Amino acid sequence: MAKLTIPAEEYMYPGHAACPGCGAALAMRLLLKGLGPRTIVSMPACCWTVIATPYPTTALATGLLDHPIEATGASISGLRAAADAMGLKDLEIVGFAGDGGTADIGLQSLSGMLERRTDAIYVMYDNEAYMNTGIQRSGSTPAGAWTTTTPVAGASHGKPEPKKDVMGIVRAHHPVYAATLNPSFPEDFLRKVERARGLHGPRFLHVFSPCPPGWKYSSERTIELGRLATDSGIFPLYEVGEDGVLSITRRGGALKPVAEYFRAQGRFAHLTEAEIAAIQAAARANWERLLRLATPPPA
Ligand SMILES: Cc1ncc(C[n+]2csc(CCOP(=O)(O)OP(=O)(O)O)c2C)c(N)n1
Ligand code: SF4
Ligand SMILES: [Mg+2]
Repeated sequence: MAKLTIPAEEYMYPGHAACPGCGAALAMRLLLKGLGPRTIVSMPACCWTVIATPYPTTALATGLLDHPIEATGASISGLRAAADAMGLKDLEIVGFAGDGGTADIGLQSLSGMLERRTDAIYVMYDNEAYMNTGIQRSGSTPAGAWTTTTPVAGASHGKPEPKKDVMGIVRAHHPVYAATLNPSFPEDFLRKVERARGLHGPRFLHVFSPCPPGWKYSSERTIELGRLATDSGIFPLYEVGEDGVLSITRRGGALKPVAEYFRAQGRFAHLTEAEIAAIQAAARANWERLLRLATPPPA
């Protein structure tokens, strides 16, 4: 029998309010398997506050704090200060925020937390739009994506601007650990959570989180889409330690064509062959940039 590498313990209850196939729900489930019950999750307004807290219930076996959307970094700094004042040394403090609440509205709070060297883990679950309020574009929405604020009509052909490089912004603060994670690769996901858990200081996890209603695909394809995103170079998996050493954690041979990933989602259905070719070129350039940064350099 194959060795079970994913802990059997569950700290997320069934009966939560996520849509079927929600990548962010799977992300939380895996995260808490890696962190355990002595965890306080601090979350801003986002899909996950709706998933977790249909009053008077909670979907999490851990502590849970809700706060304004811009305040995740400040909130986890305050929680760590309170835990220290109370002598609670074994608590893991985790901010769990969406891409809108991180890349845009909470960016200065995140920067402050990183710069103050807060001993906490900040997780950005990235479903690439403001989903909870009706699929508006965020800084983390990729180029070409349809959202309700980047329509496909007349001269408008989805989001014109590229996705914001949040990992680049975070790395400029030299956290003790930063990594990209994808629930479609659960062993890699858990290993990174466990590595983050073993460290002290500011840690940042960027989690790929497919969203069936927002990305317009059928819910049973979440895992497949996640694999395609990484294996086509759209969402590479890597980690960076305090020394700045960057390691790619999934190489998987030659990159798959991005068209397979894009054609599976209604939000990209309008893209022309030429637009997909341009995205293909950008994905390859980004992958080659990462390979150059990676240590040790590839043979
Ligand atoms: C200052 C502020 N602006 C706007 C809102 C409304 N709001 C609540 S949830 C949400 C969407 C957040 O998007 P994201 O962080 O990407 O999380 P998701 O809903 O996609 O999970 C918005 C805009 C708010 N609560 N506070
Ligand atoms: S809208 Fe998307 S992110 Fe929000 S609960 Fe549904 S699947 Fe998850
Ligand atoms: Mg979002």
